[in-house]
Amino acid sequence: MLRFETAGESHGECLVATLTGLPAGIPVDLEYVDRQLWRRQQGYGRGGRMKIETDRARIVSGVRHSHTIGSPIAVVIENKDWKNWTAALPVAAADAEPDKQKPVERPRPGHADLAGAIKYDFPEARYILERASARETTARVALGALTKSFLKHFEIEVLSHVVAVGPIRLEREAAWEEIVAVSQREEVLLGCVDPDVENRMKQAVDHAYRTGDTIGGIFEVVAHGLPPGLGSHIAWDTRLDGRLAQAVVSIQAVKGVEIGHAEEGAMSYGSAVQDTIHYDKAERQFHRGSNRAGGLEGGITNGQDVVVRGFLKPISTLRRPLESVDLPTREPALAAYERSDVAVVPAAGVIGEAMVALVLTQAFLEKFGGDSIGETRRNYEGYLSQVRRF
Ligand code: EPS
Repeated sequence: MLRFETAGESHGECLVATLTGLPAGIPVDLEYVDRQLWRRQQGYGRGGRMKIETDRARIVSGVRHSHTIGSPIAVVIENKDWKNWTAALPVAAADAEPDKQKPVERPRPGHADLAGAIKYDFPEARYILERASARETTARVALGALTKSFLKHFEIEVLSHVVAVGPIRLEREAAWEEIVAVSQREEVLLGCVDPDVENRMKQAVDHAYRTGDTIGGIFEVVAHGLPPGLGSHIAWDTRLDGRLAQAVVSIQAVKGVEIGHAEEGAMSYGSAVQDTIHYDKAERQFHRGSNRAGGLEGGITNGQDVVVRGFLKPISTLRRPLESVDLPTREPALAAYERSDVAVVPAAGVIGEAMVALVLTQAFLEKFGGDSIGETRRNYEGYLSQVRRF
């Protein structure tokens, strides 16, 4: 079973992540991992913190001579900002400087601040936001890059693009080649495949900047090259659509998820929603009239691209703060403002890729197993020949 875990706080020393269960023998290209971390840091609308950080994955176990060796992989990512926080958030109380403390006493509506402080019984929210922060997703992206390398070995690729920023929406399908081109950009902007739409998205972000506001959006993750048969209809928790949904909604600020054309489907008649089935006798292959199901039927991959959208609310830290309460006095007060981003939709897409790749790798290894990449490949090829004979 593939397992993973992250640790680390936004202004602590570093982020840490472990991944256990990848077979031995998968090539690991550190530049590729760092490129994914770089992609997560990009996008029009990101805040001052990204000028401080240059995220790099330091792999400290599980990879030797650029290949996985089967043992747990541990990754460390340094927080450069830590040097500014050592007196505010020391591990030992003796190292704290009283005048450097940064309590968050006016919880931000929409952030974990208040619910977390109540739950963990803290008088203010500093420790809560340290872990609730999307900084944590750096660790997920590092692990996602390792699972993307695994999937690539089987010609499966997971990428993303942005389909909406606030009210500005891409009103057409994106071709796979366009999504690939977006992922290769050196200037990410808003990660939209259509330059005109992207320009209008940029204006929407500018409006949020000018007015001290923030803006959300929708990203789309596409997994290309999947075999039919990952996930299963047999039980609620083996259905791959449910597992992908949980993975994507677990991303900070994501409040909804859509598989394929779920929203449109809910408002249409059945005859306009399902993907018709056809068979090419010469090629001895099934093909489908469309992909509105997003590559999943009955919680099983059907061989089409898996398409998962994440709906991101606007970030809850506003320069023009909303009404809140001062925790020490319980008097009305404006919410705290901490340095923050205005828009993070393309970055959230990269995190979505990581989460989808982690879940797909889990499902892939559940089905094909293997302690070495050769064993996994034999099992996979045996299955593919069974599928061809079907
Ligand atoms: C975040 C607040 C900002 C963001 C951060 C998420 O951090 P800071 O308070 O240090 O300016 O930059 O995101 C990241 C650090 C990151 O790497 O994505 C928050 O409160 O969630």
